[in-house]
Amino acid sequence: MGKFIDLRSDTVTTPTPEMRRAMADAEVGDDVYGEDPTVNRLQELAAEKVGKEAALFVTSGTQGNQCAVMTHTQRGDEIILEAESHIFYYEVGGVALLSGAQARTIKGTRGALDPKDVMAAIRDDDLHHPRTSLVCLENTHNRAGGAVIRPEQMKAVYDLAKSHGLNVHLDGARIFNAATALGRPVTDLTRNCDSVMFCLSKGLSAPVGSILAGSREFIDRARKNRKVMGGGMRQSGVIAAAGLIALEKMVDRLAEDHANAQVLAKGLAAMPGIALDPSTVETNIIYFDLTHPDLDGMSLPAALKKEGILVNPSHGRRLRMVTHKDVSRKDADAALVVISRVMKA
Ligand code: TLP
Repeated sequence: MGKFIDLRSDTVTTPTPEMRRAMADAEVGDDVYGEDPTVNRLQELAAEKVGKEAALFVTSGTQGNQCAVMTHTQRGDEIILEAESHIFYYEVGGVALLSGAQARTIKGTRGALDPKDVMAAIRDDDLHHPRTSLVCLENTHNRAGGAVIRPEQMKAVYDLAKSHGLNVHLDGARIFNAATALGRPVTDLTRNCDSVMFCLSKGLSAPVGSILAGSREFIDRARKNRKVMGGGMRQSGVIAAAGLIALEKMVDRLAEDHANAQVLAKGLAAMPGIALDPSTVETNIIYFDLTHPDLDGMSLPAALKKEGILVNPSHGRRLRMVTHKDVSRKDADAALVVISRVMKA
C-alpha cells in the first residue's frame, strides 16, 4: 500500500527538508546556562511575534501549559477553565498533579467563555474558599472543532480577570491558525493575556517544541518551573533550529490547510450517515457526528485504515479529522472518494 492519508492530527507533520538541514547545521550551546545561541534566537523571535517581553522554548504544548499554570498559581488555588479545554481534558490531570491547583470548569459557546459565567465563578474572600488566581483560554479551541475565539471575546474576559486581580493564560497551541482564519495579526489575539503557549510542531511542522511567552519576570520564574518538569534541554538548538523555520516560513501556508478542511467538510456533509455543518469549520479541525446506523466511532476508523486513511477512533459517534502540511488537496479529494465508498459498503 502507498502512503497513508493521515487525518488523525496536525501533530503528525514531519519536518521539511529545510528544517532538517538547519537542524544539522545548528549552532548550539548549553541552554541550561542560557548559552545556546539558536534557542536564544528562537525565544527572541517568538516573543517578538506574539508581542511579549520574553519567551521560553519548552518540550511540548502540555509542558508549556503546565509550566504556565505552575508559574501563575500557588497550591490550593482554583483556576477557571472551559469545560472541554485541552488543559482540563487532555493533560493527564497535571493541574492537580503538578501545581496542586483545583479546576473550576465552565461550559463555553464554541469554546468561548461568557464573561458573566467567569464572573460568577470567581471566588470572593471567604475563609472557606480557595483563591481564584487564573483564567485559561484556548484559541483555536480544539474540542470545539478548531473554533476561533474573537479578539473582542478574549478582551472581555481579560478585562474582567484583571479587574479581579487574576491572570489569564492562553493555550494558543494553534494561535496562528486563529490569526490566519481571522486575517488579523496574531498580536490581536495575544494582547489580551498575561502568558501564551503556542506550538511549533502541529501545523507549523517543527518536529518538537512549543513556546511559552509573557513578561520577563514571568518567564524567569517559568524557567525554574520548566527545570523541575525536566525541561532543561541542554543543546536544544538542534530542535530550536527547526522551530525558527516553523515561525519564519510555515505560518503563511496554514490557509491551505483551512481550504483543504473546507473541501473535506463540504464533501463529508454531503454524505448520508454524516451530520456536519461545514460553516462550523473555521480552521483545520473538522468534527462530525456519525448518524449511519451500522457504523460507529470505532468501526469507521478501522474500515478506513484498511483503505489507507487514518482517523482516530472514538468511543462515541463523534469523529475528528485534521488537515495539515502532509495532506494535500489531492489527498483530501482522494479521502472523500474512499470515505464515500466505505460508508456505502
Ligand atoms: N492536542 C493533541 C492531543 O493532545 C489531543 C491533538 O492531536 O490535537 N493545547 C491544545 C489546544 C492542543 O490541541 C494540544 C495537543 C496541546 C495543547 C498539547 O500539545 P502537545 O501535544 O505538544 O503536548
